[in-house]
Amino acid sequence: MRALRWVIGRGILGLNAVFAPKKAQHSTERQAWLDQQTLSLALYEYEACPFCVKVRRTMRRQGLNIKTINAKQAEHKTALAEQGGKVQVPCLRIEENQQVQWLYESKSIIQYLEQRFAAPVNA
Ligand SMILES: N[C@@H](CCC(=O)N[C@@H](CS)C(=O)NCC(=O)O)C(=O)O
Repeated sequence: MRALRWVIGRGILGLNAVFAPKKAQHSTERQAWLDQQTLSLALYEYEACPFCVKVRRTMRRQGLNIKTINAKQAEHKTALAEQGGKVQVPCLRIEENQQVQWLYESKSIIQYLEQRFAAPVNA
């Protein structure tokens, strides 16, 4: 079962690499603004999890350089369980005004990123 999961995971990563979405190209100013904004975000993930791949593809499409954290590592897994509430990836850690929110579910994360970082009309 573990071996099968590994094979499927590699397949997903391979397909993702071959069919990688185009990375958004922003003006220097907008990229600097995005980079500043995304400093307070972190994506807890597993490399080959299909839901995480979906979120990373959105990040790439939007040109978002969000830090990714391998939730398989014990310390991060513990943080996710104790602070987020459960061990499930992807999970976006959002720090705002000294408050931390843990956003689960790939669909919700994608919706959040698309709404928050929607391209300006004249971009
Ligand atoms: N509905 C969730 C599904 C996420 C999910 O099933 N993630 C799996 C990894 S692919 C997980 O975190 N499983 C718990 C574990 O591996 O400990 C989503 O769309 O984000």
